[in-house]
Amino acid sequence: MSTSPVQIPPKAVLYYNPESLWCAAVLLALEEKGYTDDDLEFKVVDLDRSDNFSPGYVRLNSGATVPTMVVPLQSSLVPDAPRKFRALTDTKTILEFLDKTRSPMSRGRGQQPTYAPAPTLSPATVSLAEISNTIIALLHQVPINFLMFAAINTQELQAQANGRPGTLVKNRSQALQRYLNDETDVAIPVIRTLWESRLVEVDILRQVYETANKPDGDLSPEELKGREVFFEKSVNAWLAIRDVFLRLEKDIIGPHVLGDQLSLVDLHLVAWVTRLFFLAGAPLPPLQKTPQISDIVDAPYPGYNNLEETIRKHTGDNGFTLGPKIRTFWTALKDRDSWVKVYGNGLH
Ligand SMILES: N[C@@H](CCC(=O)N[C@@H](CS)C(=O)NCC(=O)O)C(=O)O
Repeated sequence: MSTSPVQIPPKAVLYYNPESLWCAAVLLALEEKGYTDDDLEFKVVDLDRSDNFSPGYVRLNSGATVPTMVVPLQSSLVPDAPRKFRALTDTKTILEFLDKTRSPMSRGRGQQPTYAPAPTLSPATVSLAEISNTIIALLHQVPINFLMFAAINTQELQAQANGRPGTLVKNRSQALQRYLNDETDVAIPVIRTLWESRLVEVDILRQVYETANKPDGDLSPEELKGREVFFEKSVNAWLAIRDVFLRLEKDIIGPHVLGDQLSLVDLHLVAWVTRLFFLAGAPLPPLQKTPQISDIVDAPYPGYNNLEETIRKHTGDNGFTLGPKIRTFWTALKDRDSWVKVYGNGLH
């Protein structure tokens, strides 16, 4: 009797970085939907080493960003069919894929025999989908990743240039130059164009950082102009964040963005807000699992003050406050098991 080899379905692969804001949204979704480590393969992309710009990775994701999820297409399950994969290259698409792929009939969070069915996280109606799409677009449009490098005055600029952002910028510039010099054989023109344009971008920042320790008076007119433009860009980035908070107070239904049910937009938003708390130097909130009781008994999260102060200082809007909708949202989300799993060891 002939035995044909057992066909093992190929797994999806998640390329991610554990400190990345948008990867955190994917990790939250995996947890909320009840995926386990056995369901997919995880590959870390080292952003400090600019591995996201390697030719192999850029072939998967032409924007060189994380996360990327490579998913097998149905035909790969047919015996002897050529293996086909598709790369999902943005957070929204990955979250929608994860939601659809594990239906309410699938196992959700918890362990047998008490596991819950996987919840549906896509909006239930067309009008809720519109609100959700608008907010997701807004969150992704503002230059939140740039804030990691931003500075609005010389003191902040020096702290950035002499700290981790300064090292990252130097490394990235060198890595892109190396790719451009070394990879002439393998690189297809579109990849070279990406490297070239990202090198121009990062070198503008590198030049501003390199002169960070000089007072304004010692700078050449071009250097001074570069510094001023950078400060203005930084203030504008914070103003854009402030405007999103004002808009969210109007759009959030509460307690979650779309009402009582958790949905995908909440996972984008909580990752976004957590990054802002991190940038503002907010502490890790106490990890607890009784939100209703803690709301009444505990003092408000001290991180609200950190973030309000940071936004006031960087925008000049001294009356800025975080509204009740975003506070209620944060209180509900930070106590979920998913949030504790992704951020329990530290905000990022
Ligand atoms: N539109 C993309 C943006 C993702 C993104 O900005 N990822 C950041 C990390 S959170 C990144 O890869 N940055 C590296 C770089 O831009 O070089 C998405 O939605 O996934």
